[in-house]
Amino acid sequence: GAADDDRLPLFFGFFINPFEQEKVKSFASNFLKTLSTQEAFREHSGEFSSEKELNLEQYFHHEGPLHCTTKFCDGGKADGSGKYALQEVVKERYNSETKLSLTALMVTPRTLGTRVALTPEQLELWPEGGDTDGPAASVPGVGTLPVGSRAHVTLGCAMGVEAVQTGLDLLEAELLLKGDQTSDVRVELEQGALVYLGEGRWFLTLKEPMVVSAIFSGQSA
Ligand code: 2AM
Repeated sequence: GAADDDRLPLFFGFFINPFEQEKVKSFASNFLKTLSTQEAFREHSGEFSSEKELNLEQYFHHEGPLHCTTKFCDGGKADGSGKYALQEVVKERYNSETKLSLTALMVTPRTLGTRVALTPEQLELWPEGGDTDGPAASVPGVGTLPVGSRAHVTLGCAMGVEAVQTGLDLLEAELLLKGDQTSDVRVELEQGALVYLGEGRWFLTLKEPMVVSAIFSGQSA
């Protein structure tokens, strides 16, 4: 596997089974449809775009396989990537199957993504500093969140936004959810409780987590 090669992948992560990707995508697009019809959302749609008719499904773009990044290596340029790839657990689990539990959907003016609740076993593949590394270092209070809080699947980004933003938006959302500033706007939907976190940020905690099968692997640039 890539873990044994000299060159490191762009990133390691859990890649959702291609057949199950459709399940996740259609769940998300149904959610965007529902969200668009909510009075509470419409009142705040100006936080996404100044256009009168906001189409959320066209607002977000995504290419490539759906996955939950564990370690961003940047071909070895990222700190600690060689050390990560050499771990026994990474080599042993490379190309093995696991079940990912998606427990929430998040929409912000920048990104659309799911939270991933990693199991203790999956957390063994979560790198040191996985929550706080790189641009996440500048999220205030990030060190107070439980390990693995950044784990997510990017489902879409607004024009000109990089996927790395989804994890940062998720950390920020979790800090707001944990804080005292409980949102006044809370809507009970069939899928779960939707809360507004201000500045165009919406968070849906699923009643039932969505469980999908995935392969731990690496992807080259
Ligand atoms: P993502 O995990 O939110 O999807 C290739 O760019 C992959 O690595 C993408 O999946 C991207 O975001 C993730 N990525 C890019 N830069 C990153 C960084 N600095 N830290 C962590 N993940 C990063």
